Amino acid sequence: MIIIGEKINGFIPAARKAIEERDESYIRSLAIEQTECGADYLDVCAGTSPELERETMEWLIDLAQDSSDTPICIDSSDINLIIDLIPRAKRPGIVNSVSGEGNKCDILFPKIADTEWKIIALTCDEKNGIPNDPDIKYEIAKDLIEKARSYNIGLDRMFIDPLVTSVATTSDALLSFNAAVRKIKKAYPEVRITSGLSNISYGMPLRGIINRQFLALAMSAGMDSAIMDPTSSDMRATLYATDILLENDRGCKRFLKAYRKGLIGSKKK
Ligand code: THG
Repeated sequence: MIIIGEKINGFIPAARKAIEERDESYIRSLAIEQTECGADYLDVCAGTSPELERETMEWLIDLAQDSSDTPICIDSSDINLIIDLIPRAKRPGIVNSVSGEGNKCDILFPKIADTEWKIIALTCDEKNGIPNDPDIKYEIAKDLIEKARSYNIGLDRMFIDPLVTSVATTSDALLSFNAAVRKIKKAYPEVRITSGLSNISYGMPLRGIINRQFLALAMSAGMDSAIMDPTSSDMRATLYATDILLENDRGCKRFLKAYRKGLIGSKKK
């Protein structure tokens, strides 16, 4: 599993406060803690008004990179801002995100074709909005992947996010998501599948348990990345346990190591 740590995000109240107060030590602690907990990338999202987004992203990216060697995942709906921020990164990371909307792909893909940057592509477009139908999710994914291919972007650099919706409003949200994951993985085995874990439980009580079961069930369908809170011991335990059951952790090595280090099963968090 490729873990994208979600915590440097101005939509989270504590991070928003730190951003407003320019509290460097809090943002640094988010970068360090998520790295220690196994994040492969650090998502960086300003969560501000568009006028403040550029300056905020620059501040967050500089701090994240000064505090850890973990590559960043630049999270913004403004593709031109993302492109401007790429040279600020010390090492190649992930662009989060493009979609079938507008000409985002045609703007981004030529700019990063010759780099090692990876891309998260969302299965939504103007015609379908955010579809629940797995066949439509697949068709949009296929167009995005073929477009990347046409720009000579290796498919191993593509992360498809099949945009899970909330089970509170869409009873088959998980089943549709998993059907799309299976179809995409069957046609394009090198492509990775990622997702935010919390969309599934929007509007429900006990969100944590729903999010964790979503992680396990989506992994069993082939999801191989998640935008998640790696500092949550419960979430990590679910991830490592699921990897044992799916034979992704031979000899249970990673699970046992995490257990011995107190990274899972401890009462800390
Ligand atoms: N897909 C893509 N990018 C995304 C999302 C997605 N970026 C933003 C978002 N969704 C993922 N990021 C977050 C960040 C924080 C929270 C949810 C999604 C959040 N955090 C709580 C906190 O930190 O207080 C709770 C964390 C927990 O208990 O697990 O709510 O879908 N491509």
